[in-house]
Amino acid sequence: MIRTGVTVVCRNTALKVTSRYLRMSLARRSNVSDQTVNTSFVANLFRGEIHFGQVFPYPEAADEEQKEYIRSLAEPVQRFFSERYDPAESERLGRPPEAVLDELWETGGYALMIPEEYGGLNMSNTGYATMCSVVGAVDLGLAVVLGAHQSIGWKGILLYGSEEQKRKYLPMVSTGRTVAAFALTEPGSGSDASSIRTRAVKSECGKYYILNGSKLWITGGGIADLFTVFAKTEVTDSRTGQKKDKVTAFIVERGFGGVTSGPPEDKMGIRCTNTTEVYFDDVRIPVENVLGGEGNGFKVAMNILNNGRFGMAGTMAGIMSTCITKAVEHANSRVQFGKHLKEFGNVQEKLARMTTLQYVTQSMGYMVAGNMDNGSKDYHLEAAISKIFSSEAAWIVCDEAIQILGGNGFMRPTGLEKILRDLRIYRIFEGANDVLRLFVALSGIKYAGSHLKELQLAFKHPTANLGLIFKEGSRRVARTFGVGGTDLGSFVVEPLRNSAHLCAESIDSFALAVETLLFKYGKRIVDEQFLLIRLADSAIDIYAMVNVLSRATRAARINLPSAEQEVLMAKAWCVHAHSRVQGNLKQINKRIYLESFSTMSQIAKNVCENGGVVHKLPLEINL
Ligand code: MYA
Repeated sequence: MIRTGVTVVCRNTALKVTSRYLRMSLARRSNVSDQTVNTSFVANLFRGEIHFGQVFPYPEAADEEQKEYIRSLAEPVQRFFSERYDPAESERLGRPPEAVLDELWETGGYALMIPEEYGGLNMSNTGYATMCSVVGAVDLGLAVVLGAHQSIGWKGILLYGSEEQKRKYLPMVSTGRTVAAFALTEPGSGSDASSIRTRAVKSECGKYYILNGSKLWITGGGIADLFTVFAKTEVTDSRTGQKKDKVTAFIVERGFGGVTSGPPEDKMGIRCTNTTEVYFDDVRIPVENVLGGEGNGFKVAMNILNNGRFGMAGTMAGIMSTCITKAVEHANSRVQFGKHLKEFGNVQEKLARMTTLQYVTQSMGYMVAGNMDNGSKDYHLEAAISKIFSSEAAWIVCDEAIQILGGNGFMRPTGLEKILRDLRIYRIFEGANDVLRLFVALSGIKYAGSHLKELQLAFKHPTANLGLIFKEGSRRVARTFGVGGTDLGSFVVEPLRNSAHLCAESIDSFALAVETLLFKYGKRIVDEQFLLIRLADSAIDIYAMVNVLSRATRAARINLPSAEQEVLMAKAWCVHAHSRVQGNLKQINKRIYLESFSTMSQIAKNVCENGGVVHKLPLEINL
């Protein structure tokens, strides 16, 4: 049973646990008036303040020289895989063939973003997204072998390491054939990352820590020789002198002794990856191996994850493109009822949706990576959205490809069956989508809430705050009466004006809905997961709309050969996304839906109490 996700056997209990932590977190956060400027498009969306800087124009994160560098690395890798790699063989072996791994080590495939001085290829985030796509298109298992090493395994050292730590460890993980792993999850701590129990105690001499505990489902756990480990440590608050347990991150070498691994897990997919438990028994860690400072481990863990999530969008865009190619080959060649499949409206709708989902995913991946490359620090929500969206889009695309291929799609040799199995974990690991949705909604609400607090304060001293009050007043009038609201028309090319209008309308309805929820529920909103999930879904759809509008506009303005197709996809996307947003926001407000959420809650309680479905066969016999 996978326990990192919220959608575990008894969804109800898991949601309660998450809710408790999120409630505590919101209560803590609401005491803090967040005055810092946040440039995140999504965070500001919750305030109804639209910061276009991150989204228009579509980021140009690579100049000609960088593009050439990315191409020079990506092309040979793509060729190598198409000529010499068989994903089915890796699955059979339970690991990629040694010759492939050798090649990857030798060509820098394990160190894409490590600076050259430490032995890596010094790729940008945009370059990394491209490599993710190339590898993802071939084998999602191999993507995890490489991704767990670099998206999270050594990423902490790159982001938080001291110069000494970087000099010592980065060459090992880039050219020294040392596999790195990220050890956060524990038997009792999946999505609820701050509840870990692994513990490190400082020695009396103060020179080392003694680490004890165990970690679960660690990718590369049986083959890694270097771990980023998160453990509770006792930390003294420098202001109050009080002692408190806080998470600290450590760089742990297997060679320290006391590090052992369990047998490889028997998994549904990504079977060429090594996943094991890892045990730490009295491991002596030198104090120099604390990563990012004592007590800062939770932020270190979250930021490593934030920093790597866009890679999943790249990976998913790659595999979606593979699925679409297979579906198109079949639609072009298969004749049924006297016609090629591609001539049937039903198949056309599927292909259009699939290719648009791939386009949105790719646009998000490169938007987030591009903003990171351009120096943005406020990308956490966007990175989480790209992870949620891409892993779900890829699932739909693969499933629809199988449907188009019919019986052929179900057969192993077509390759789609393996892709579907491999894809399943992507919605669970690197932050389960359910919890990331709550993260997006609650972080946004926290940000919106701090703004409302500012406003309340402003009303206490109205004469000193006339500007703020007037600005807010006009915005509310605009939102409420649907006039003079957000205008995106000037950001897009002419054929996309109507689509931009749909997006703007969604933005305004969203801001109004957030405000209404905040007034209605206040802090209690953290318990309203039916509503929070719908809010997150609306934010995801709006962010997706903005992405495609921005990218298709760029394509049209620079006359890309694909511009016409990109504009078509953006148009189609905005119509359906707009209608989903309106639907979701309606559900947040209307009594009939709110009642249906209580009904669903009751149904779930009944089934949990009963240990399964409550109803019997409609035959009045007991089976
Ligand atoms: S690795 C394991 C993955 N595990 C997770 O992702 C854990 C998920 N859980 C969480 O993220 C957190 O516990 C949640 C919060 C979100 C539930 N960024 O009180 P809090 C701040 C920045 O809300 P909790 C794996 O799967 C927050 O603002 N800050 O915390 C292998 C607050 O700050 P302040 C954040 O309720 C994958 C403080 O922390 C974030 O306990 C293999 C406390 O917050 C954040 N995100 O939980 C992958 N969250 O106090 C391979 C919270 O200042 C990939 N905070 O207000 C392959 C890809 C392809 C590669 C291809 C290669 C070529």
